[in-house]
Amino acid sequence: MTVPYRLHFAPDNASLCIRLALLELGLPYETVLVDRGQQGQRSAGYLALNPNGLIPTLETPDGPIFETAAILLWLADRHGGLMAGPDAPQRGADLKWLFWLSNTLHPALRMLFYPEKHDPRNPDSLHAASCTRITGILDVLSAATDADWLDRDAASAHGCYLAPMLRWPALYGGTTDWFDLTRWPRLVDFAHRVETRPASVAAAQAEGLGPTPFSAPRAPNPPEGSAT
Ligand SMILES: N[C@@H](CCC(=O)N[C@@H](CS)C(=O)NCC(=O)O)C(=O)O
Repeated sequence: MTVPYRLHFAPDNASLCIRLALLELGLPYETVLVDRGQQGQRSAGYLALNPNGLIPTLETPDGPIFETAAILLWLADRHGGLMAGPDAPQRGADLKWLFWLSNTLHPALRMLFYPEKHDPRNPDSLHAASCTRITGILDVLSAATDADWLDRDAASAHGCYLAPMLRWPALYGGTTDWFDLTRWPRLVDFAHRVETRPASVAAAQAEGLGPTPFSAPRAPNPPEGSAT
């Protein structure tokens, strides 16, 4: 690698969270397109880096890292910024919400997008249940009094993770008319703040996401690869 980091990505996939973090931290990186149209995430070469066959993977000088939250936490710890450090009073709240994004919101979205993988016999009912569940999950986040990162101007690991996850339900997973971000004015404000950051503008350009990728998303038009 000529640069320290190599991001295996597909446009508008969870790799977008990592691209945002790399850009926020000003870190040099190169990208490798995982061609989802060809099931590139299941190729032998990719499985050697990430045996789960999921995007993203970040190659680092310490070896490949998979899992979006793990990569974000590792980058924050290694380079400083994006999260409260180990001894800061805010650390507990930051960890809590990062794990919540990873263990609660992200899996609920996966059930929405891939209901047939989670319940092959009743994918339609899982899809419907997922809409209700995601709405409730975002109700919880929107009401949280200790999720300071939602309201701050500064970049955060959480912001890099959440912003794409507010975009996807408006675009993917069958019917999308159930999802209306304006139900959560605090999240709309968050989306506006994130998408005007230079890192978001650069990421949106790299992946063809348009001018309002998080507050008013539209279908991507990526310069390379396909989002699905
Ligand atoms: N828990 C994983 C989930 C990643 C994930 O869901 N990636 C999606 C793209 S956004 C993927 O690889 N989908 C392809 C598949 O499920 O085969 C993480 O956080 O990295």
